Amino acid sequence: MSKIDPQAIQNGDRLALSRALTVIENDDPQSLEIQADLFPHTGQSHIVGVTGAPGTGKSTLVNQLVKAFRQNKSETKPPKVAVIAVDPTSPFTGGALLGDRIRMADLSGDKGVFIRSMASRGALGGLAHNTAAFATILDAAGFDMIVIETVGAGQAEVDVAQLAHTVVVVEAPGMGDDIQSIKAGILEIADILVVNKADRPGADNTARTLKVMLDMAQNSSNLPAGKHGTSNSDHLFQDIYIKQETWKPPVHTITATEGKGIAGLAADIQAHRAYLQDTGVWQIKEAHRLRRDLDALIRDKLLQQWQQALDQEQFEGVLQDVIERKYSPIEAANLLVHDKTK
Ligand SMILES: Nc1nc2c(ncn2[C@@H]2O[C@H](COP(=O)(O)OP(=O)(O)O)[C@@H](O)[C@H]2O)c(=O)[nH]1
Ligand SMILES: [Mg+2]
Repeated sequence: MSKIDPQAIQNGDRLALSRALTVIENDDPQSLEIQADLFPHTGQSHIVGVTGAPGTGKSTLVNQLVKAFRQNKSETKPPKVAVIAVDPTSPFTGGALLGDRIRMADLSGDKGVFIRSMASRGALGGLAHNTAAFATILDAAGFDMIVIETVGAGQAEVDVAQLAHTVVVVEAPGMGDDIQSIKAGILEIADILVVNKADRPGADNTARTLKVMLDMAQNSSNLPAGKHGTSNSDHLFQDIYIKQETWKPPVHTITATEGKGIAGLAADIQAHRAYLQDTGVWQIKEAHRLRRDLDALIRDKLLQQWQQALDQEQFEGVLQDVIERKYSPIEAANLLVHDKTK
């Protein structure tokens, strides 16, 4: 691929922007250079994660939200908004992703809106990393807001959601047992909760259930930091602790297909941004996010270096010894890693 000019991206050149995102998706050698060039020009965008089970109406909701932000007459200059649709459940361009493109088509004539689906090659470890890289490029390109739509399914999606300054968790009535799984993983990271499909029976019930769960989750995580294991999770918990001290996640009941309740949600997303900035939690979140990024990258790099220097034969021998219970896995790891750093 011919060289992409980072300045063109900053100047708002759409073609350069699209090509840069493709370079990242393909892990092209240019990827690192572009990110390095653009990183100093980032830190301005409000990153909003929208997550929840497939079919809850996230894409419909995002479409309406973007329209609301773009048409907000109370602002002198409407924010430029970029949307990243991440859907690891559809690795190819069929299914949900194609549907998203069609649904979001009515936004495509707007120069202040940029929409991009991110194909996932099933490499879940790379999902969070690529999404972060996408956000870096879009931030440098001058988007005031970056909305990331992601399926709330596993740890990778939680990681993606944690990229965001503001996390919106979307539920729909009648999802039954899903509420249990959401409680376990996703509820803790929600800054705002949405019960979509309020035109369906049971929406009020779901909203009530979520409010109860939210209270429970809040009470159980209001523990002093330091009770939660490793130093990294301490940082995370401190973060959540601060967040929950002063921000109580609101629950919105919405009918996305009709645009009902969207204005209130849009206002709360803005309010959350203002809250983060006024309290300084914005900077704390940024610092934690960058620390997590750096930690993950260093881990990858060290593992790679170690693997490159690895004597495969020795490894197989030690593994065999572990299988035969001559070494414990911990002893084996000490042996293999210490040998390499001598
Ligand atoms: N009845 C009803 N259906 C909705 C609403 N919002 C979205 N849907 C429908 O739910 C289906 C899934 O929506 P989609 O936005 O693709 O969900 P996603 O998988 O979470 O992105 C589509 O058929 C939408 O038209 C709503 O508020 N009420
Ligand atoms: Mg979708």
